[in-house]
Amino acid sequence: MAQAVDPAGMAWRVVSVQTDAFDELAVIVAWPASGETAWTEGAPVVVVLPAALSPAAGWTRDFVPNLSASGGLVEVTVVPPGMGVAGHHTSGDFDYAGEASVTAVREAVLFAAGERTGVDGASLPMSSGVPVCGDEVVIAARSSGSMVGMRALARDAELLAPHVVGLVAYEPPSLPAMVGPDAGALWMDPHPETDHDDNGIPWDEGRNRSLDEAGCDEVDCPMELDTIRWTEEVSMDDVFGVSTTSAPPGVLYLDRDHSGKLDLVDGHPDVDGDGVIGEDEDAILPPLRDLVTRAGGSERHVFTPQVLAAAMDAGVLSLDDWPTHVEDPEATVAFWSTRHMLASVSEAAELADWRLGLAYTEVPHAVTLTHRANVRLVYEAAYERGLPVRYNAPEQVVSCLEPGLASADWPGGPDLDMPLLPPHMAAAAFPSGVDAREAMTLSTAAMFWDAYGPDHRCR
Ligand SMILES: [Ca+2]
Ligand SMILES: [Ca+2]
Ligand SMILES: [Ca+2]
Ligand SMILES: [Ca+2]
Repeated sequence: MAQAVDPAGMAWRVVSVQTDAFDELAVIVAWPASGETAWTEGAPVVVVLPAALSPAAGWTRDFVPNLSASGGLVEVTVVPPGMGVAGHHTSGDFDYAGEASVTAVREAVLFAAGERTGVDGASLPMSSGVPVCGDEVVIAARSSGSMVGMRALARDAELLAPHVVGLVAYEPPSLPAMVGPDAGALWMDPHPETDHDDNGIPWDEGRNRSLDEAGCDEVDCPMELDTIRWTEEVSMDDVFGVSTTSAPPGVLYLDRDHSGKLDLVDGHPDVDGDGVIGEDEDAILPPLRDLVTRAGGSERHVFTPQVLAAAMDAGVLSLDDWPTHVEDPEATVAFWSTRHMLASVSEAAELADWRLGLAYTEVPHAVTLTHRANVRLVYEAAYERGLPVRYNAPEQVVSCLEPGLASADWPGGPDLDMPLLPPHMAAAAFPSGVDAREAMTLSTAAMFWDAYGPDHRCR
């Protein structure tokens, strides 16, 4: 078991876990190379779930640990089915946050908690370069990995509950419209550094102005879909300058200028060039980006159920003449039934005692929701069901572990069990300079503090 050290000070090695659930299950064990741990007895253990819908982005480059060395934590990153790192892999096909991915999470938690060993018989403490305190772990998930974690807590509650302190989710997608992304994505803003609509936010000019963020609830976000149209004159490769893995002809859009066609200039719907996709410019409703499922050898793009139903109601897509590369309505509903946070939160909250932490940064990583409805909705759902919930990390955690980040401008995240109204969400975000890795580390540390008291370095 060779080991490596990343420039930010985390050492790591790959371990194959002994399990009946997979022919081979790989996890990556990482620890602070300095040997500094959060507790005097050793490091708390964190099972890390990478983003679950973008295999190309996550597993074709060299592995980078997901947590910072400053946390004093040991991380066990789950390699999803069909993916590999450093000569090890997890067997099966990549299933885009499907049931095999959930099973891999369950088995990785059991390994991290000492219920499984590696195939060489070595337990986690023997594989890690620092002592670990690992019979209770936090699951920390990035983006779409969060729904796999939430699904595991619902589906496999009986096995996981004794071992899981809670779930920390970095910018989780709460509803299909936030995975899709019907709400808009950062890559749709023609000038993500410039605030062309003067609302104080530079990255949100590509948002879908037909979607009412304030009206989002546990079921859906209200969306004005009367002008929905389908064109086969254009493919997703022709818009936004985004190159997808494969893009057969066909784009769903809102014909908001009522021209009867998709209006683009240089592939972008910002036709008047003012830097904003305005209310009277066409809005593109992309299929799940990067998602190509292969059924019977064909490529299928998956739209959200809400958008697909509107397209059928409007008669622009019909079962009599269904595009071969678009997932059909029944399979679409089945696909989304487990693939968002709110699909599982209720069941997961009922079945076990655990905590929820929600991390988000000043500039989000993917979805364009000005008031972070993707984060707020899952907070409210868990809070209403009696789970302890926290946004980001409080001042004491930040000033001890990352003293450079605490400042008068950002006093730290809100108290435990303190819901926020939409206008206050942005101000509570981790400030600029905190990336996803720092945000996940600090939020995870905060969860261990809430459960067991402060890091020994901070008492
Ligand atoms: Ca902008
Ligand atoms: Ca703006
Ligand atoms: Ca048009
Ligand atoms: Ca415009």
